[in-house]
Amino acid sequence: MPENESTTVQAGLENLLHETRAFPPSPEFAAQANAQASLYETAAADRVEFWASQARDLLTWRTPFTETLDWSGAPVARWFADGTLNAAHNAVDRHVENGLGDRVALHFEGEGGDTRTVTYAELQAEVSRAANAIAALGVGKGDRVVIYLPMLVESVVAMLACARLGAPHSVVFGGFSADALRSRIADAEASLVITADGGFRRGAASALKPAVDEALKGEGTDSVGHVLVVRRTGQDVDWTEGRDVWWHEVVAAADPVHEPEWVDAEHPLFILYTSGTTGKPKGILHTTGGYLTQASFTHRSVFDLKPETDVYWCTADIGWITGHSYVVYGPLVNGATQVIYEGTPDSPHRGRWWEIVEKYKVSILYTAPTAIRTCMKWGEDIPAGYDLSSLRVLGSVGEPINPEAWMWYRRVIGGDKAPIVDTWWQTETGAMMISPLPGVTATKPGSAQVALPGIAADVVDDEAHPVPDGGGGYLVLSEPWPSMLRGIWGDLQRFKDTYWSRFPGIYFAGDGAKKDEDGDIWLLGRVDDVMNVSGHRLSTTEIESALVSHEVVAEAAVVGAADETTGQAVVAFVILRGEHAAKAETPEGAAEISEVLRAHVAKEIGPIAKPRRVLVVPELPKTRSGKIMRRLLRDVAENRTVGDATTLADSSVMDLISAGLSSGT
Ligand code: 6R9
Repeated sequence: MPENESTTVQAGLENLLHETRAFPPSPEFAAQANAQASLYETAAADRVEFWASQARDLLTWRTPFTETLDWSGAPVARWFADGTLNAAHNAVDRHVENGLGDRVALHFEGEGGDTRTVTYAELQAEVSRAANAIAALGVGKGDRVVIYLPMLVESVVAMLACARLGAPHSVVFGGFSADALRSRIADAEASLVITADGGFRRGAASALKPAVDEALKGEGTDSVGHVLVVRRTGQDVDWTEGRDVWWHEVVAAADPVHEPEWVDAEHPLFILYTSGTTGKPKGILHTTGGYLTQASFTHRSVFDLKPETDVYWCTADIGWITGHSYVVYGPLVNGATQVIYEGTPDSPHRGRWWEIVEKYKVSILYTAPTAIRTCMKWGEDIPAGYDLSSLRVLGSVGEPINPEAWMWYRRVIGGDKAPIVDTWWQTETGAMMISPLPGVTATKPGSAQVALPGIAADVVDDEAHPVPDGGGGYLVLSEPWPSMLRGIWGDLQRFKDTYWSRFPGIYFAGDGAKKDEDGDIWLLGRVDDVMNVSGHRLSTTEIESALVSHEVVAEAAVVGAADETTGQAVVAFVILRGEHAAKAETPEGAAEISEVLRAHVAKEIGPIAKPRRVLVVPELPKTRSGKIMRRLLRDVAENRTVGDATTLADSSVMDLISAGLSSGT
């Protein structure tokens, strides 16, 4: 079969219910792939031993471990507990010791076009200097450090310097407010905050330091002794003498040699806060040995990484788990060469990402469905203007990817040949859990498909019984895995209640899922996004996919609005593709499009899924990590005052939506 030939069983229908296309790996790809089908068998034969051999092969241990898994304290696992190692040594020093010091670790691309290339040897010196400087500020093993930075080389260095000292870092996304920062500093009782004067975003210098100053005036922040400030934009900053210290002064002056702190495998590596169903963010705790094992194993096998030749680019910010596992730890432990980019995809123009791919000959790209749909919205002539032929593996993460967006990603970005890996995982799981393996799995548009080797995932019903193929229910993880969270910082009970009480003894992920006739897993969105209309369970994702499959729709968000008769009614918000947007500018035009789309959903999924209303909007409200805030759309759909919109990436979006709707379009 030619390289790009695919098995197109039924190409017409674009929604999850009917999606039956599959794309087997090309023989050329399969022949050179890191992953082989036998991995599944090896792992199934002895799951625990499988992980032990990965830990031995992929990491360098100071003291080898003799015990693999201790589950006696369930649900808190201990992996490789009597081994010792250091994360920064694994990510940096050992590559230099192995003669790879001249290999590029980071190609930094600033938003304004400034660049910096850092080899592994340079990274080792920089991380060691930073570790010495941070230690001189009084930070030692076990002390928590909050990192509040844009995407810079220093951000990666800061994380690794903390790891080098055995001081758990807690990265707070640079887009979070002073109050969000304060509550995280207080919860972690941090002793140091590392920040910058600001960063460049959409062509302007956006300040960060003022948020730190404000946060530190707030309650519960007395633990902070110093603020270490990177100079990025050169903007004016307020300075607290004795507390604030410039990075470029103390780090440059520090010794480039530093002996890493050898820690136990179960020593905390980081805390990362994530939002839960209640208001208080959860500090997800990850430890060292198991986390690094799974981050590096998955990065190597799911992306087919060839560290000598690949150029890898993950577009996530280090403020999210994807940035931790697939910008910092996974790639660097594997000795990869990667790109990191400071800015937004449309600065200074909408081809910026593709320009970067062309410039660095990026071969592996890892991004989110929301970014792919945004690029679809901008039009395929933009990526068509760049040479993307270096791309050989494409990854997706963060939310279910609609088959339509998947197909566009494959065709327009991947040249109809690069395999797509749709990777399901969470902040809590630490690393990928469900994903195709390129070269092994025949990929299906819209499905994360199979648990990775060594991972036990299933879909169960209300009574925790696995559903048969073709059935739907809740996604669970039934065996401990190396990179699993070790708890919620300071709140063991909340850890047990949140993840282990719905189905005793097994981890409940909070996602709905179904198994297709082959037993492959399709993620259907958070269970709180699952609607119940007249007793039928409907997935927001399925209806959104159906809407996006219509040629006029660029992006869609669906919510269930309370309804007296049916329990919930489906309300859809759609953004139209550029060339169709004008049609919706009159009330008649909008009404007509709405009718067409309602009928389209009814045809694709069934009359039960037909939206009660389809509202054409200019934008959708998204969090800074790109997740649609359906809660706010529900407020609009239920004619309520729109609730707290402060965690939106762009808080004016709700005003735009409300203004558009009240003017009748
Ligand atoms: C890595 C990350 C976790 C939630 C998760 C699920 C959704 C992530 C997905 C996916 C379908 C995928 N999610 N990847 N849903 N397919 N490939 O995003 O972590 O920010 O903690 O979010 O994201 O709902 O439960 P996090």
